[in-house]
Amino acid sequence: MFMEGAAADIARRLEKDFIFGIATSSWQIEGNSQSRGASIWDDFAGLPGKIKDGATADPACDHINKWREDVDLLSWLSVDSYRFSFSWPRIQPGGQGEVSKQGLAFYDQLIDELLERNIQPNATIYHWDLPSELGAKGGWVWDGIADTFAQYTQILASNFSDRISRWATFNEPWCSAFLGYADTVHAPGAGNPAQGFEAAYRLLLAHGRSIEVLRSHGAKELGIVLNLTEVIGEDPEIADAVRHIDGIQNRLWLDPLSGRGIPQDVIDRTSNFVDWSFVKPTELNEISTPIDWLGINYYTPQRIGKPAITGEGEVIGDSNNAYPGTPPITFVPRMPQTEMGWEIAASSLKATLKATAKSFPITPLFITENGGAFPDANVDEKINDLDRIDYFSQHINAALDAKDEGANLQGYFAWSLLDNIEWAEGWTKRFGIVHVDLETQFRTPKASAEFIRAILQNRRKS
Ligand code: GCO
Repeated sequence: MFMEGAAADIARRLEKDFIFGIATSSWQIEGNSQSRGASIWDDFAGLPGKIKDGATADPACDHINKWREDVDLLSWLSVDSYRFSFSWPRIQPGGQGEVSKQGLAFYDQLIDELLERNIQPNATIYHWDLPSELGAKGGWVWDGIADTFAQYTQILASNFSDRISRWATFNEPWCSAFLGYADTVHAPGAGNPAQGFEAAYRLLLAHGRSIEVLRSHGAKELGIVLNLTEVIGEDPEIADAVRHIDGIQNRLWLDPLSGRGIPQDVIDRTSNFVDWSFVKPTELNEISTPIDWLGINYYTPQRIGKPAITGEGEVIGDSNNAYPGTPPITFVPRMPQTEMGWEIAASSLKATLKATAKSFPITPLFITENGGAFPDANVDEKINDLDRIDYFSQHINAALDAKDEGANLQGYFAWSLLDNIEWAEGWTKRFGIVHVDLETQFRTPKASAEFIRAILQNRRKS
């Protein structure tokens, strides 16, 4: 059968110590928001029209109550590792000062149970749910945010550093900075192009300071998760735009992290609207403090073409945009696409891994998210999500091809364990390998969950 053959082929390629896991994030699954402080995503979800179907943090997947069942699922899948994120407003409502014992106790139990089941906890410190009170101070453009983040890290490090296998400071800071501050589609929805760059810088600085705190507490395997991708230009005339988008998506993060500073071409192309005086040479040293691994969340390439003559399509380069300063272009994803309208191109995952391995040599790489939203038609009461299986199969193989060709890839995490709140898309887009019924909270593994389980149960033992 198609599925078993494909699963067996992948299983044969997985080395014994290759880490195979699955990922989630706090705001997308936890629910039970009254038992924690508020976050900028709660505020954003409360604004009319910001989330497509009006979804809010409750009930999400009610993971706060159903976490044992979710760990059972992880154990049934046979994953090596579970990537989750701490909710800052659950640990420390308000973002400063007092710590919530109840919040700490939740993660304590979760981590202990994972270890009990032989599942490595891979924890992300920040996956976008900034406490609202810090948002009110300016959030990621507030000049006290990096130190405040270091203090929050201290709480986590002193409670959990003995039990977390791998730490990531941030998940996709590009989204926080450019979708949240430059553009308006993610919280807080500032729509201020200059702030996108300042937020990016302060996120990087907070990362560097957080790594120092973790290291001083003896925490192991410290890293960061970026959403890197291949930027493909369909026409030589838009070479400048390709370079600028690559600058904002990839090099604005990789260069400072590896000690090369902020890319000069990004500064040059934006200095007419960004006052880069917030960059301090001593802070650049903090940002490039060594890390032990780098995570890449990969979904799709960024394919661009000349500006659409009809004015149709999303033309970027104006003020409220995710890539401020880009000369006019159009996004031209090819078919096939996922339900997000994201082009399916496993070759770009391979290209991204190989390019990152070059730009960030030696550092172990992980794919920390990869997956797709599909319509998930109900066939015979079972969700036979063959399109998702096909997506996983192509992308896992592409990742392993990059490894075979020299990239230091040490693990792969699928996105996501559960159908969950897909940010501004709410519940209209489902990425889970386990279906969640919003009314009953009943969990049903889809065929893709069986596919991943088949890979993991058949993998090599030596
Ligand atoms: C991100 C986040 C996830 C998303 C996933 C699908 O990459 O945006 O890390 O929380 O849900 O990527 O869009």
